[in-house]
Amino acid sequence: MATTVLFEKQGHVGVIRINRPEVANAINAATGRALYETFKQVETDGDIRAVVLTGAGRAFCAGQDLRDEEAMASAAHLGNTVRERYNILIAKMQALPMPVIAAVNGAAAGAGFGLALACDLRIASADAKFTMAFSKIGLAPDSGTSYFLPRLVGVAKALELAWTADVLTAQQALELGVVNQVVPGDQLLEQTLAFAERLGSGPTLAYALTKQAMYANVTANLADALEREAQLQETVGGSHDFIEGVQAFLEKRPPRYTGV
Ligand code: T3D
Repeated sequence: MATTVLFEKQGHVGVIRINRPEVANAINAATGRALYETFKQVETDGDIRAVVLTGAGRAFCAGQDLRDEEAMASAAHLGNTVRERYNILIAKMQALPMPVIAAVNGAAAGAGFGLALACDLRIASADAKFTMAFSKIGLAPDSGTSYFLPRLVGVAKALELAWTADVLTAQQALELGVVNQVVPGDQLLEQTLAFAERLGSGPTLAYALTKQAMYANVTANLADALEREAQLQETVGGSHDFIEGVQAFLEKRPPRYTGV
């Protein structure tokens, strides 16, 4: 595995760290590939029940490496970079059944903002910052930002952030609903890991189906959403975790979930 992306397991939590601190963790071809491969590895590791994505050093991720001349050589190259570097990565992250949490330790810009948005939840350090960045260099949004951001903040605010590329502070991001929590920088990883561990000890089959329902039903009509819920409940209703959850409630003890 290339060292531009580091991976470690902390109990049942997989921690993925983008590791190019000298360029604010900007993504070149090798880093894009390594990120994709790492998420793929997580997908097939039955032991991982939650994932944390973060950056090494002062930044979370500055998006596309603007010194990557090959990727930016022509308009066709740009389209292909988006398809081959970012689209497959965002799709892979979204398809993971377990909770994926961004621990945003610093600047998240352009595609780096997209990576944070493609995580299910975001916990930011107090000095994190977010910018759409694309328009500053004459580009339009990519990496799922035009999909995720309007869903979180509404179309008008998403347009404002995309057109101006204004920088959101962590506190502003919290007020807008872009991040779930803001914590002191020196506690970011510890608090994110604690939250990931908490989710990882939950009924992870039910969590996976919850994730499916939430994302799918954002764009569904009510009838389809209600039917999807009924079908998911049928699936999870046959799980050991459901039996254990009810039993634990009746016996007035904490449940011991296994994710099956
Ligand atoms: O194929 C395609 O191109 C299409 C795909 C596009 C997807 C995109 O992501 S487009 C958007 C690309 N990203 C940007 O435009 C962001 C550019 N960077 C910034 O705005 C700022 O650097 C940050 C807000 C991210 C961080 O600011 P700050 O003040 O904390 O750090 P800094 O001093 O600006 O950056 C630290 C170093 O990282 C610096 O290197 P140096 O001068 O110390 O040698 C800087 O040049 C480098 N760096 C930052 N961002 C990038 C970068 N190097 C290459 N690519 C970057 N994107």
